[in-house]
Amino acid sequence: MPVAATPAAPAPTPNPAPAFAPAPAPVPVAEPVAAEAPKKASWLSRLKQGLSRTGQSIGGIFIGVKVDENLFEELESALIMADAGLEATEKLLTALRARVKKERIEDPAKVKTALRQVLADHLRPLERAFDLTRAKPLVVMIAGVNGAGKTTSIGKLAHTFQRQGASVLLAAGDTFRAAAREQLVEWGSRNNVSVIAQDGGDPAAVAFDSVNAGRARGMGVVMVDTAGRLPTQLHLMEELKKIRRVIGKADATAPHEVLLVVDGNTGQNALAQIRAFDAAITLTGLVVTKLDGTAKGGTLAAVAAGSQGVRPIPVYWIGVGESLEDLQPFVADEFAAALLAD
Ligand SMILES: Nc1nc2c(ncn2[C@@H]2O[C@H](COP(=O)(O)OP(=O)(O)O)[C@@H](O)[C@H]2O)c(=O)[nH]1
Ligand SMILES: [Mg+2]
Repeated sequence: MPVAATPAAPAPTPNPAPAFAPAPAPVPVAEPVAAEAPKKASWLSRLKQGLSRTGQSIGGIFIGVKVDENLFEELESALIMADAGLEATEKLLTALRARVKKERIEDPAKVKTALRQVLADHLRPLERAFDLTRAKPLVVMIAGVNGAGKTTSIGKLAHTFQRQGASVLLAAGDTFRAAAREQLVEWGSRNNVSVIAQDGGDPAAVAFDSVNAGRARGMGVVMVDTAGRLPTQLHLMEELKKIRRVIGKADATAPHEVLLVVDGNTGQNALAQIRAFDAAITLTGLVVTKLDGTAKGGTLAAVAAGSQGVRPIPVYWIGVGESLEDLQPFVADEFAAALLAD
């Protein structure tokens, strides 16, 4: 089989380089515990700032109003403008109306609290902890459209996984552009992890070699980057299927996770992306990026409602900025609170 026979030869260099970049032992980053609280506050507030740009700021609707039909109508249009979609909007409002009636809520601030709880309950099925230890190496394939934040998220995840004690190997499966490879190598060196790359070549071969190398080196996680592609580019979707298949030839249980990275600004089109990538490569999770600057935070409510035929795929992480720490686990309660911030 040609793929298996392809060696992971790096670009010829003046020095007879080893087959792979040297693998320095991951340096455990000790973070003072006290630093966690302000850090959390800062990304939460960025998430709030971003999400509160949502149309007319859902949280702002509750100020100086009476609890009447008008309020529900305002909420309905605000949720739709935030890209929550019709199904989720209807479901949320039905639940909210029932609660307001049952509990005889007359204070708009209490309606807001009730909506926050209803929304958190609605989003909770998407909340799932990422299990790093269920395979060794855990093979994670990452896909998405161009510019969604795949490579950046891989860099952030390498940081996160190392902090959790796992050794990480990256595979530069975006072989179309030299710049893409370099970007991943840069993230690799920032995190002190090695990157398996090939000059040009077949992304499936890079993925195959990486899984084998990950096993040979006893790595905890192998993350496979891929080139961005649109669901309408059918030959590229076929290529993605091939990458997935070939990973399975290196390890029959892999890939253990197949993640779609979605730009949080995408709005309703995110649903079409999720559906198409899921049909091609059977996703196991989502990473939703750029929530620090979006007005379309309601999209996750649409995913949870299974709008447009999407499966409610777990959201492992959300991206709230460009630095290494700006990838956070998705927590339904926090997200609902941020979405309803004033
Ligand atoms: N503000 C912000 N920018 C992000 C986030 N995630 C990624 N980006 C930026 O989005 C751009 C595209 O990211 P990249 O990882 O290259 O996308 P890829 O084509 O999917 O690999 C870069 O400028 C990133 O810094 C995020 O959570 N917040
Ligand atoms: Mg990339």
